Amino acid sequence: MSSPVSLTQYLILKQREKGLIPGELRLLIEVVTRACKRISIAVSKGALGGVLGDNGTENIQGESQRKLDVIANETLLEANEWGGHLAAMASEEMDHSYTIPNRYPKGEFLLLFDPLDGSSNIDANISVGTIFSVLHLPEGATEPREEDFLQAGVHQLAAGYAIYGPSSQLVLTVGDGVACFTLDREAGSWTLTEDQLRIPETTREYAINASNQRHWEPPVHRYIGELLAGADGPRGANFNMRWVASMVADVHRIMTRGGIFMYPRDARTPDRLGKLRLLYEANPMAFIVEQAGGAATNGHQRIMEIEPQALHERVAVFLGSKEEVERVTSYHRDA
Ligand code: P6P
Repeated sequence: MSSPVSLTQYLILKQREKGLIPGELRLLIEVVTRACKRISIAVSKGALGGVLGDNGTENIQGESQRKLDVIANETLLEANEWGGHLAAMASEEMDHSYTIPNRYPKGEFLLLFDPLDGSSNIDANISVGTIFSVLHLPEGATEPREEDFLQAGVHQLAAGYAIYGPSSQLVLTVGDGVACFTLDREAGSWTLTEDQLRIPETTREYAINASNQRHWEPPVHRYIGELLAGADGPRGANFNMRWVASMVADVHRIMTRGGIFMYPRDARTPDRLGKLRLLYEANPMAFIVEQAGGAATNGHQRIMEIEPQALHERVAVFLGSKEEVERVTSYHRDA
């Protein structure tokens, strides 16, 4: 039996044989995924680790922070600030971007992350995860500025998520397909368990928070209404629904068996284009989904082509099996 392939071997292959990634990017991904191992350990301790419950603080989103939100954020900051491969970092849990302190060397990359997505579920022992995205510092930039992060998703060099569930898994793309690694807790390494993941183009499963139905826009009402009509309706088929309310868990299900994930904008907050954040949730997930043959739009255009205007900008999200995303997007265009 051939020996298992580690994350490092996978990345060296991309670097050495395909010239796809520079050594510095490989090192960055290794540092980030090592931090994800530490977050996995903290999450898995649960009540025994004294890490559950509220931190008693709020983030810029106005959301109460869980203790594990802060722990995960600090773990990623501490792991990445000294290595010399980053110029700056941005996080859902921090109001502004974090420039690498002058006592450390600065590198050419920018790292963005949601350190613990779905953390409202953590006290119920439901899967949560870390989402990250890597951009290049704009050419000629010496001192990183917050606006340097405002790059469309097509400029991402790498994106990934770790899901802390029954097993901890890492799903990663560097632009050459999508690979999935499972955490071998005995060896302490991310081990390749699936390569070139593909999302089926068709599906009979959808994910949306149906309690928001009265707030949806007409194209979403039309699309969901057709799914609910089932075999006797215009789609001529019955559909199933899942909603974990942890984006990483819902997206990972889609990566493993197809489906469509939707978080539309709604009338509750007309000034907001959606709930999920563009730079460190929608863009990395869109990169991964597209690399696996899926699609990701905001109902009108590719998520990865949106030109960001603000660090914590929100966006509507329709992603997953290509045929369904194209259908619901066409309904928006028809409207
Ligand atoms: P709702 C978690 O808070 C999150 O940002 C995503 O992980 C998840 O998909 C969504 O919000 C759930 O939102 O409104 O259903 O609780």
